[in-house]
Amino acid sequence: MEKEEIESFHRALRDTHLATMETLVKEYLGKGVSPIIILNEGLIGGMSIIGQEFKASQIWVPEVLLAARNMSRGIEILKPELLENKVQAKGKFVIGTVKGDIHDIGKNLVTMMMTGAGYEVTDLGVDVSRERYLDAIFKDRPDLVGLSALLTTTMREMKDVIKTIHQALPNPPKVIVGGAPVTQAFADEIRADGYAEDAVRAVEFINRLLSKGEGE
Ligand code: B1M
Repeated sequence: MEKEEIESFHRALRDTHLATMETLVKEYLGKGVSPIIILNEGLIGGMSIIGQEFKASQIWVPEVLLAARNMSRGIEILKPELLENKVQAKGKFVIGTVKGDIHDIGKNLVTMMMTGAGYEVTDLGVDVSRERYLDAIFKDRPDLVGLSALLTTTMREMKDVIKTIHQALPNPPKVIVGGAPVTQAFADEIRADGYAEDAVRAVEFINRLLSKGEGE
């Protein structure tokens, strides 16, 4: 997408009228632009400008909340397109944003993509404690657990969630981590089984991880 096009998504994220985002996303779908491009370049590109403005104190939490609302609506419109090739259940996945963190747009994207890829997903929501992850693991017996964190303060919590899971279960499910401040090096440090930069890569990685497990 051209710079001005990303800017138009940024403007729609700042607009108090939800219809502005709805119209824009539909217009791009109507032009035949791939939903993945609309998501990754338009919506996520626009949201990263919001992040820079927030960091520079040019906008405040209410504007960021407005952007989050508009972004979620944009994703909702894209959802049927992104889930077009839904396939049969491949495995169970439990996901949540870790304790102390209420960011959920990225987690919701991972949930959506994993559902679309054929996994049975339990979404625990945000601010999820170690105990709640454990309860869900005992109840659902997932093949995989996903941890999301958007803050440099809450990403540390991931280490303790993994430690808790490893201590409680002799055969723990694989744990995959992600979120803006998370890196492969951090994932290795906290003994996660995997890291993915975005929702599409998360699905690709998990597919590879589980098919490797089957072959063992
Ligand atoms: Co927050 N916030 N925020 N915020 N916010 C950030 C994260 C920040 C970087 C902004 C900034 O300063 N530039 C900054 C963190 C700084 C830091 O820790 N280094 C920040 C801050 C400081 C805060 C507060 C502390 C502000 C305050 O109150 N003073 C506060 C914290 C609240 C809390 O959690 N306890 C706060 C609050 C909020 C809102 C509630 C207003 C709102 C969230 C609304 C919501 O989620 N429903 C919000 C938002 C929207 C943002 C920014 C602007 C956008 C986040 C977003 O949704 N991005 C963000 C700046 C930024 O990231 N550029 C910011 C779009 C989304 C698709 O990307 O979530 O990264 P993301 O997900 C990506 C990948 O990371 C990955 O896949 C997705 C792409 O496909 N991914 C995974 C995510 N989870 C994954 C899991 C996986 C795999 C991949 O496997 C399991």
